[in-house]
Amino acid sequence: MVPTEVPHKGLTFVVTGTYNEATNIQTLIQEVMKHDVHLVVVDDNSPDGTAVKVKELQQHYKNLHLIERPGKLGYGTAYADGFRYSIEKGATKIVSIDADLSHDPKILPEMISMDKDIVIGSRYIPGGGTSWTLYRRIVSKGANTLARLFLGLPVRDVTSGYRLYKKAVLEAIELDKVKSDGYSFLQEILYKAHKKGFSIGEVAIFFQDRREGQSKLSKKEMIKFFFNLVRLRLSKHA
Ligand SMILES: Nc1nc2c(ncn2[C@@H]2O[C@H](COP(=O)(O)OP(=O)(O)OP(=O)(O)O)[C@@H](O)[C@H]2O)c(=O)[nH]1
Ligand SMILES: [Mg+2]
Repeated sequence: MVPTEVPHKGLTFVVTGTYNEATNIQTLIQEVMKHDVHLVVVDDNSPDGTAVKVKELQQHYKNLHLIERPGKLGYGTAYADGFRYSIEKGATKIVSIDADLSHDPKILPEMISMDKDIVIGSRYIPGGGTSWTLYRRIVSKGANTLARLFLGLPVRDVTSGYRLYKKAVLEAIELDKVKSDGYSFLQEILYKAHKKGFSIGEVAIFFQDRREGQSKLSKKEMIKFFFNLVRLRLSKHA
Protein backbone atom coordinates (compact mmCIF):
# COMPACT_ATOMS: atom_id res chain seq x y z
CA MET A 1 0.00 0.00 0.00
CA VAL A 2 1.26 3.48 -0.83
CA PRO A 3 1.34 5.57 2.35
CA THR A 4 -0.88 8.63 2.11
CA GLU A 5 1.03 11.85 2.41
CA VAL A 6 0.00 13.86 5.46
CA PRO A 7 0.72 17.53 4.78
CA HIS A 8 2.71 19.25 7.53
CA LYS A 9 0.18 21.37 9.38
CA GLY A 10 2.66 23.80 10.87
CA LEU A 11 2.57 25.34 14.29
CA THR A 12 0.17 28.16 15.13
CA PHE A 13 0.78 30.60 17.96
CA VAL A 14 -1.99 32.93 19.14
CA VAL A 15 -0.82 36.17 20.77
CA THR A 16 -2.89 38.37 23.06
CA GLY A 17 -1.88 41.57 24.83
CA THR A 18 -3.43 42.21 28.22
CA TYR A 19 -3.86 45.27 30.37
CA ASN A 20 -6.40 44.71 33.14
CA GLU A 21 -8.17 41.75 31.59
CA ALA A 22 -8.49 39.65 34.78
CA THR A 23 -12.26 39.32 34.23
CA ASN A 24 -11.82 38.05 30.66
CA ILE A 25 -8.55 36.14 30.50
CA GLN A 26 -9.73 32.79 31.87
CA THR A 27 -12.55 32.46 29.33
CA LEU A 28 -10.24 33.53 26.52
CA ILE A 29 -7.61 30.95 27.52
CA GLN A 30 -10.19 28.16 27.81
CA GLU A 31 -11.69 28.97 24.42
CA VAL A 32 -8.37 29.33 22.60
CA MET A 33 -6.96 26.18 24.18
CA LYS A 34 -9.76 24.09 22.65
CA HIS A 35 -7.78 24.41 19.42
CA ASP A 36 -4.45 22.87 18.48
CA VAL A 37 -2.43 26.04 19.08
CA HIS A 38 -0.09 27.74 21.53
CA LEU A 39 -1.23 30.90 23.33
CA VAL A 40 1.12 33.72 24.35
CA VAL A 41 -0.20 36.31 26.82
CA VAL A 42 1.80 39.55 26.91
CA ASP A 43 0.90 41.29 30.16
CA ASP A 44 2.02 44.76 31.16
CA ASN A 45 2.02 44.28 34.93
CA SER A 46 -1.76 44.72 35.04
CA PRO A 47 -2.77 46.08 38.46
CA ASP A 48 -5.82 43.76 38.48
CA GLY A 49 -3.61 40.64 38.61
CA THR A 50 -4.20 39.31 35.09
CA ALA A 51 -0.78 37.62 35.14
CA VAL A 52 -1.56 35.75 38.38
CA LYS A 53 -4.56 34.14 36.68
CA VAL A 54 -2.45 33.18 33.69
CA LYS A 55 0.14 31.55 35.96
CA GLU A 56 -2.58 29.51 37.69
CA LEU A 57 -3.88 28.30 34.35
CA GLN A 58 -0.36 27.41 33.19
CA GLN A 59 -0.65 24.44 35.58
CA HIS A 60 -3.40 23.06 33.32
CA TYR A 61 -2.26 24.11 29.86
CA LYS A 62 1.22 23.24 28.72
CA ASN A 63 0.91 25.38 25.57
CA LEU A 64 0.16 28.55 27.54
CA HIS A 65 2.98 31.10 27.63
CA LEU A 66 3.32 34.35 29.57
CA ILE A 67 5.52 37.34 28.82
CA GLU A 68 5.58 39.83 31.67
CA ARG A 69 6.58 43.42 30.98
CA PRO A 70 7.24 45.97 33.72
CA GLY A 71 4.45 48.45 32.92
CA LYS A 72 1.97 49.66 30.29
CA LEU A 73 4.15 49.94 27.20
CA GLY A 74 1.41 50.04 24.57
CA TYR A 75 -0.60 47.80 22.26
CA GLY A 76 1.84 47.74 19.34
CA THR A 77 4.98 46.74 21.23
CA ALA A 78 3.02 44.14 23.24
CA TYR A 79 1.97 42.33 20.08
CA ALA A 80 5.37 42.84 18.43
CA ASP A 81 7.04 41.19 21.46
CA GLY A 82 4.55 38.32 21.30
CA PHE A 83 5.14 37.85 17.56
CA ARG A 84 8.94 37.71 18.01
CA TYR A 85 8.63 35.23 20.87
CA SER A 86 6.32 33.00 18.81
CA ILE A 87 8.73 32.94 15.88
CA GLU A 88 11.61 32.06 18.22
CA LYS A 89 9.54 29.14 19.52
CA GLY A 90 8.98 27.82 15.99
CA ALA A 91 5.59 29.27 14.96
CA THR A 92 4.76 29.11 11.26
CA LYS A 93 1.50 31.06 11.64
CA ILE A 94 0.84 33.77 14.21
CA VAL A 95 -2.59 35.08 15.21
CA SER A 96 -3.29 38.31 17.09
CA ILE A 97 -6.44 38.37 19.20
CA ASP A 98 -7.87 40.83 21.76
CA ALA A 99 -8.24 39.41 25.27
CA ASP A 100 -11.58 41.13 25.99
CA LEU A 101 -13.66 38.47 24.18
CA SER A 102 -14.47 40.77 21.26
CA HIS A 103 -12.82 38.25 18.93
CA ASP A 104 -14.40 34.81 18.90
CA PRO A 105 -11.79 32.01 19.03
CA LYS A 106 -14.24 29.69 17.21
CA ILE A 107 -13.13 31.31 13.95
CA LEU A 108 -9.52 30.14 14.46
CA PRO A 109 -9.78 26.95 12.33
CA GLU A 110 -11.21 28.93 9.43
CA MET A 111 -8.40 31.47 9.66
CA ILE A 112 -5.71 28.80 9.96
CA SER A 113 -6.98 26.80 6.98
CA MET A 114 -7.20 29.75 4.57
CA ASP A 115 -4.13 29.78 2.36
CA LYS A 116 -3.25 33.48 2.41
CA ASP A 117 -0.21 35.27 3.83
CA ILE A 118 -2.49 37.38 6.00
CA VAL A 119 -6.04 36.53 7.05
CA ILE A 120 -8.14 39.28 8.61
CA GLY A 121 -11.10 38.66 10.88
CA SER A 122 -13.30 41.18 9.12
CA ARG A 123 -16.33 43.09 10.36
CA TYR A 124 -17.02 44.64 6.98
CA ILE A 125 -17.51 41.75 4.57
CA PRO A 126 -20.88 39.98 4.15
CA GLY A 127 -21.63 37.94 7.27
CA GLY A 128 -19.55 40.20 9.50
CA GLY A 129 -20.74 42.82 11.97
CA THR A 130 -20.41 44.54 15.33
CA SER A 131 -22.48 45.11 18.45
CA TRP A 132 -21.53 48.79 18.39
CA THR A 133 -23.59 51.94 18.73
CA LEU A 134 -24.29 53.86 15.52
CA TYR A 135 -21.70 56.54 16.39
CA ARG A 136 -18.87 54.05 16.85
CA ARG A 137 -19.91 52.18 13.70
CA ILE A 138 -19.78 55.34 11.65
CA VAL A 139 -16.34 56.31 13.03
CA SER A 140 -14.91 52.86 12.36
CA LYS A 141 -16.41 52.50 8.90
CA GLY A 142 -15.24 56.03 7.98
CA ALA A 143 -11.69 55.31 9.16
CA ASN A 144 -11.64 52.06 7.23
CA THR A 145 -12.96 53.53 3.99
CA LEU A 146 -10.46 56.38 4.22
CA ALA A 147 -7.52 54.05 4.86
CA ARG A 148 -8.59 51.62 2.16
CA LEU A 149 -8.87 54.24 -0.54
CA PHE A 150 -5.93 56.41 0.53
CA LEU A 151 -3.50 53.51 0.92
CA GLY A 152 -4.97 51.42 -1.90
CA LEU A 153 -5.50 48.39 0.30
CA PRO A 154 -7.61 45.58 -1.18
CA VAL A 155 -9.38 44.83 2.11
CA ARG A 156 -12.57 45.90 3.83
CA ASP A 157 -11.33 45.87 7.42
CA VAL A 158 -8.01 47.62 7.85
CA THR A 159 -8.19 48.17 11.62
CA SER A 160 -9.28 44.75 12.84
CA GLY A 161 -6.85 43.43 15.44
CA TYR A 162 -7.95 39.83 14.82
CA ARG A 163 -5.49 38.58 12.21
CA LEU A 164 -3.37 35.68 11.14
CA TYR A 165 0.08 36.21 9.64
CA LYS A 166 2.36 33.68 8.08
CA LYS A 167 5.77 33.87 9.71
CA ALA A 168 7.37 35.26 6.53
CA VAL A 169 5.16 38.36 6.69
CA LEU A 170 6.30 39.33 10.17
CA GLU A 171 9.92 38.60 9.29
CA ALA A 172 9.73 40.79 6.17
CA ILE A 173 8.15 43.71 7.98
CA GLU A 174 10.91 44.26 10.56
CA LEU A 175 8.72 44.83 13.57
CA ASP A 176 11.34 47.01 15.27
CA LYS A 177 10.89 49.59 12.55
CA VAL A 178 7.12 49.85 12.86
CA LYS A 179 6.66 53.32 14.25
CA SER A 180 3.05 53.46 15.32
CA ASP A 181 0.84 52.06 18.07
CA GLY A 182 -2.83 51.20 18.49
CA TYR A 183 -5.00 51.19 15.38
CA SER A 184 -2.19 52.84 13.43
CA PHE A 185 0.08 49.87 14.16
CA LEU A 186 -2.45 47.61 12.48
CA GLN A 187 -2.76 49.65 9.32
CA GLU A 188 1.02 50.13 9.12
CA ILE A 189 1.67 46.38 9.14
CA LEU A 190 -0.98 45.82 6.51
CA TYR A 191 0.26 48.60 4.26
CA LYS A 192 3.86 47.39 4.42
CA ALA A 193 2.88 43.77 3.80
CA HIS A 194 0.69 44.73 0.84
CA LYS A 195 3.49 46.78 -0.70
CA LYS A 196 5.79 43.78 -0.38
CA GLY A 197 3.29 41.70 -2.33
CA PHE A 198 1.88 39.44 0.39
CA SER A 199 -1.61 38.07 -0.22
CA ILE A 200 -4.47 39.06 2.07
CA GLY A 201 -7.77 37.28 2.72
CA GLU A 202 -10.70 38.04 5.00
CA VAL A 203 -13.09 35.88 7.01
CA ALA A 204 -16.29 37.31 8.47
CA ILE A 205 -16.43 37.94 12.22
CA PHE A 206 -19.02 39.36 14.54
CA PHE A 207 -17.20 41.81 16.81
CA GLN A 208 -18.64 41.68 20.32
CA ASP A 209 -17.98 44.94 22.16
CA ARG A 210 -16.16 44.54 25.46
CA ARG A 211 -18.56 44.07 28.37
CA GLU A 212 -16.04 45.01 31.06
CA GLY A 213 -14.23 48.35 31.21
CA GLN A 214 -14.45 51.44 29.06
CA SER A 215 -13.69 51.96 25.41
CA LYS A 216 -10.42 53.74 24.83
CA LEU A 217 -11.23 55.07 21.37
CA SER A 218 -10.29 58.70 22.08
CA LYS A 219 -10.19 61.77 19.85
CA LYS A 220 -6.40 61.60 20.20
CA GLU A 221 -6.39 58.07 18.74
CA MET A 222 -8.52 59.24 15.79
CA ILE A 223 -6.18 62.15 15.01
CA LYS A 224 -3.14 59.88 15.30
CA PHE A 225 -4.77 57.44 12.90
CA PHE A 226 -5.26 60.17 10.31
CA PHE A 227 -1.71 61.53 10.55
CA ASN A 228 -0.29 58.05 10.35
CA LEU A 229 -2.24 57.48 7.16
CA VAL A 230 -0.61 60.50 5.58
CA ARG A 231 2.85 59.57 6.92
CA LEU A 232 2.60 56.07 5.47
CA ARG A 233 1.41 57.30 2.09
CA LEU A 234 4.30 59.77 1.85
CA SER A 235 7.02 57.44 3.13
CA LYS A 236 9.35 56.01 0.51
CA HIS A 237 10.55 53.09 2.55
CA ALA A 238 7.24 51.65 3.74
N1 LIG B 1 0.15 44.33 27.06
C1 LIG B 1 -0.66 45.33 26.68
N2 LIG B 1 -1.88 45.04 26.17
C2 LIG B 1 -2.67 46.08 25.78
C3 LIG B 1 -2.28 47.44 25.89
N3 LIG B 1 -3.28 48.21 25.41
C4 LIG B 1 -4.28 47.38 25.03
N4 LIG B 1 -3.91 46.09 25.27
C5 LIG B 1 -4.69 44.88 25.01
O1 LIG B 1 -4.94 44.83 23.63
C6 LIG B 1 -6.24 44.31 23.36
C7 LIG B 1 -7.03 45.36 22.57
O2 LIG B 1 -7.22 46.50 23.37
P1 LIG B 1 -8.66 47.12 23.67
O3 LIG B 1 -8.52 48.03 24.85
O4 LIG B 1 -9.68 46.04 23.79
O5 LIG B 1 -8.88 47.96 22.35
P2 LIG B 1 -10.20 48.19 21.54
O6 LIG B 1 -10.93 46.88 21.37
O7 LIG B 1 -9.83 48.93 20.35
O8 LIG B 1 -11.03 49.15 22.50
P3 LIG B 1 -12.12 48.84 23.60
O9 LIG B 1 -13.35 49.49 23.13
O10 LIG B 1 -11.55 49.47 24.84
O11 LIG B 1 -12.27 47.36 23.76
C8 LIG B 1 -6.85 43.99 24.73
O12 LIG B 1 -6.64 42.63 25.00
C9 LIG B 1 -6.06 44.87 25.69
O13 LIG B 1 -5.98 44.35 27.00
C10 LIG B 1 -0.97 47.70 26.44
O14 LIG B 1 -0.52 48.83 26.59
N5 LIG B 1 -0.22 46.62 26.80
MG1 LIG C 1 -11.50 45.73 22.85
